[in-house]
Amino acid sequence: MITLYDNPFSPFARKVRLGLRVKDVPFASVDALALDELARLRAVSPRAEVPVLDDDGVVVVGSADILAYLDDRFPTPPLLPATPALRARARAWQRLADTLLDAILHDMSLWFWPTHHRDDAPPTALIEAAQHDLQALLRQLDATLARDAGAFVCGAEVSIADLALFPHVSSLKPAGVSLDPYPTVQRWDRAMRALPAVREDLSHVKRSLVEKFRQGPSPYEGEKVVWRGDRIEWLLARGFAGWFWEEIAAGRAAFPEPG
Ligand SMILES: N[C@@H](CCC(=O)N[C@@H](CS)C(=O)NCC(=O)O)C(=O)O
Repeated sequence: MITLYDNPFSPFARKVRLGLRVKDVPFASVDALALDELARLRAVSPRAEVPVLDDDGVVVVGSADILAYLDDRFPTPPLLPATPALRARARAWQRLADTLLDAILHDMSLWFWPTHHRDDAPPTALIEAAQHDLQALLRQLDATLARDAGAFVCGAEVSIADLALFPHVSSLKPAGVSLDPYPTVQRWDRAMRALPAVREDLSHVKRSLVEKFRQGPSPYEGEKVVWRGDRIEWLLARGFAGWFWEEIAAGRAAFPEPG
């Protein structure tokens, strides 16, 4: 029996859910970032981050490791392409999605995701820097997709690259970034949205928005933001160290337990 320590809005948990659905693997999902499930999450992962996968006692932490585990455990269909060059490309895009794309979207979205309770305004320059960096990434993705005829990032089949990218790309519209200037990314987005696994993911997110936020208090920590590596790096690299120290001084920042 597989249990996924999950969260409907986490791009990393969504990536793993997509992988499980593509492989048609049944699983039970726990919304592990809900405050009343956090103790259970900490018991399997001291950093208290989702996703974590528990396959009958085999515990795997982190979305990239989980997808690699799923490929070993359920080889069909594979989530890595066949050739070494395309495998390298798939891993590179997964890394870019997990590090840079996630960091930019996370840092700019604190003011419009319902999971956070903020009544201040974002620094204007932060939103501008984020939109600028997102456009650069989209140009790069457009060029990669335009190079080959396949519908997906590494050819005709879905790979870890597509699964890692899609949850972020599907959050660009609320971040004020349109796909209109990137016709090849738009074509890829349409191909992704036609997959049953993606349709299920999008309707899960939509349903969860209603369930978690429209009825009673939010089930999540909303006052403090949990900060880690790449998300802090992007802030510092773009000149927002001062803003970040103010967040720490105001008691609005938290950090994962090392371990
Ligand atoms: N490198 C990890 C990152 C996981 C991660 O950052 N998860 C976030 C949600 S997107 C989390 O659980 N944060 C803890 C929290 O928000 O309390 C992975 O690939 O799975």
